[in-house]
Formats: sequence, structure tokens, C-alpha cells
Amino acid sequence: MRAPLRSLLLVSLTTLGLAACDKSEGEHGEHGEHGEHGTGDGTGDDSGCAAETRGDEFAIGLSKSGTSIEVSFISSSPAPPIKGDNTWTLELQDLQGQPVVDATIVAIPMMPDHGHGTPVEAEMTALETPGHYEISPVNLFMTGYWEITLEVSLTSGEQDSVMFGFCVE
Ligand SMILES: [Cu+2]
Repeated sequence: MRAPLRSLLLVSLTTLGLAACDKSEGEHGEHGEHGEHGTGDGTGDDSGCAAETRGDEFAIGLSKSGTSIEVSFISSSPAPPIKGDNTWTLELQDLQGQPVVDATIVAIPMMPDHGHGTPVEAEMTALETPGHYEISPVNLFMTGYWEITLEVSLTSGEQDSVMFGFCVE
């Protein structure tokens, strides 16, 4: 009897946390979210990205390797990624440098400091160039540090994943 009650509480707390996060962003836009989420360095620096040491420096060609594939940035619009909706063109290659076609990519953005993702689902489009895929919108709705995991399913049935980290403002 106790366990179900506890998990129910946990779920409602999580839901509340997410709602509060969305709400503060929606109502206040650029202002005020940092105080509420408590990055807690007390410097009053509104961006935080200048001091952010995690993640990746965006560049065309930035790449990450999984177990059997490599994912590289062909483009990002805008570049570097910003707070809001982003469109990414990515190239998938196998470890021999051959294009990986007919893959399925699911983008999962998370803010590790706040413990939330985004309700907006990105869609994937395979482009004409073999191995090129467009992912849009990569929705990074808050200022701060995001980790975007790309879960890749290959035609072989194999699963792979890579992660890019970007601080956006
Ligand atoms: Cu957040």
C-alpha cells in the first residue's frame, strides 16, 4: 500500500516541476528563469554560457562516434544552436567512412541541471545525399546547458547513440 502512494507522489512532483519550468519560461521569456532554477553561483551573470565548461564547442564538422557509427554536423540553423527551435543537418557514417542510409534518428534533448526534456518532438527527414539527415525542430526552450542524445536505429537492427552538449542563450 505504501509503495504505490510513494510513486504517485513522485510522479506528481515531477509533473509539477516540469510545469513550473515551462511556466516560468513561457511567462517571463528571457528573464528570471535562472533565479528560479538555482544554478546558484550568485554572480548574477545572466547567460551562464561563458562560464559553462561542459559540452561541445559548435562547429561544422563537429562529430561524435558511437559503437558503429559517426555522426557529424553538416549544418545547424541557426549556428551555433540557440534557445528555441533548431534545425540540424547531420551526416551518418560507419567507422569505415561509408554513408549510413535508411537509419532512424530520434533526438532527445535534456537539461541535466533541471531534470527535464522538451515536449516538442523533432522529426527526421532523410535527405537526398546518402547518409544525410535533417532533424527539426530540436527544441531547446530554455537558456542553459542541454544534452541532446541522438538515438540511431540501423537497418541491421543495431542501435547506437551519440550525445552532443550545447549551452544556449
Ligand atoms: Cu530547464
